[in-house]
Amino acid sequence: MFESIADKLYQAKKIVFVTGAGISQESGIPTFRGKDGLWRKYDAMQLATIDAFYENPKLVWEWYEERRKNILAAKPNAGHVTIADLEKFKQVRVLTQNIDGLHQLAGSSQVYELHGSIITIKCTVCDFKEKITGEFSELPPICKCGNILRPDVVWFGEQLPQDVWSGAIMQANSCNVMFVVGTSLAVSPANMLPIYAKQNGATIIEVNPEETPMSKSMDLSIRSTSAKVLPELLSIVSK
Ligand code: BV8
Ligand code: ZN
Repeated sequence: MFESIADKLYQAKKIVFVTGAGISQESGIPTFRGKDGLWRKYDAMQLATIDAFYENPKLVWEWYEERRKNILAAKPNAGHVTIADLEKFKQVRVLTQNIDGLHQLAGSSQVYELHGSIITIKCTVCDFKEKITGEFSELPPICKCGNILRPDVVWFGEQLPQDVWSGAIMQANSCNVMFVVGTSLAVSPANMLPIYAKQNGATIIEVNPEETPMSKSMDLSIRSTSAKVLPELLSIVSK
């Protein structure tokens, strides 16, 4: 599978993974745009926005609560675990668009959550922000200060957290190898990261059962799933 780039992998000091919803699909979390798409019932492009939230906070919260329940019951799969295990052999950074926390749960220690976290809840007004893993009795949940709480995720039209985004660019610009795993590369600016890596001369590899707009510019594009493919990496880098 990786023969053509085995020596690049072996020599690499820093390996960066850009991951999307596809890497969590084998943990039972539906992707966004796939046939099992999360957004079958709702149009997430409409719901994952500030306007939708202020227009109908209860509906947006019902959608997030449904996702939180599923995510909080999910386990990391072989793809997440392999990326965490690679830290024993290489410098590894994970730049994830996912909000499910599964990379951290699998043991990855350097994770950049580009689009925030569904587990962390923050106030829309005061500086309250906490990891909350329980269910809310009423929706939308209200802060002690009397204002509505929201998931600490980045909605469409919102900026990515500045420190996380600049850190991610720095990692893309300084890696030897970048894996692009389980993302349709439909969302900006996260979809720029493989371009930065390519410009910095890194070897870029894609793992996705479907083609993406960048498949042709990859050094290697593997038409398969992450839980199947990623574990093979360990046998190469642990030699
Ligand atoms: C910003 C958190 C700037 C919330 C998410 C026109 C109008 C309005 C906006 C825009 C526009 N054009 C461009 C924009 C910008 C917009 C954008 O990119 N829109 C797109 C959709 C056109 N971006 C933004 O708004 C961003 N902010 O640009 O701010 C700014 C500047 C100044 C001032 C103010 C603002 C913010 C984007 C973040 C949005 N939040 N999520 C939530 O989750 O509820 S995005 C959401 O999509 C998720 O984070 C998700 O990760 C992300 C990307 O999707 P993918 O992860 O790629 O998932 P997808 O389902 O698409 O693909 C899955 C892939 O996996 C598939 O390819 C499939 O084949 C593959 N797969 C399936 N199974 C497997 C697999 N692969 C491997 N193994 C498997 N088993
Ligand atoms: Zn508050």
